[in-house]
Amino acid sequence: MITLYHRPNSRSTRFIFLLEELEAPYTIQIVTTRSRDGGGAVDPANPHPHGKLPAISDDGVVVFESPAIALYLTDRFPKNGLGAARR
Ligand SMILES: N[C@@H](CCC(=O)N[C@@H](CS)C(=O)NCC(=O)O)C(=O)O
Repeated sequence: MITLYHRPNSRSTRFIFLLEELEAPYTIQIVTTRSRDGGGAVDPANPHPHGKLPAISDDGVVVFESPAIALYLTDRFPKNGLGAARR
């Protein structure tokens, strides 16, 4: 099961769209991050090594950085053909 670590109005929102398009089973865990105004805080529940978003975990495998997450998910859930074309 995929867990998407998420904060509304952040880059993690893009992966709600992708997970839905892939018809992947997932849960969302809301976490906090630092904010530009100096507020907020890194959430110990967030597995991202820099406390940022997005991040996902998949049965203990943690993936972070948006392009890496996109490639991981489209490889993991190939059914709808959204990944890179294979030769
Ligand atoms: N290149 C990264 C950017 C990550 C990033 O800067 N995320 C913001 C949220 S949109 C964040 O976590 N900010 C909190 C912080 O910098 O501590 C990605 O797309 O995965």
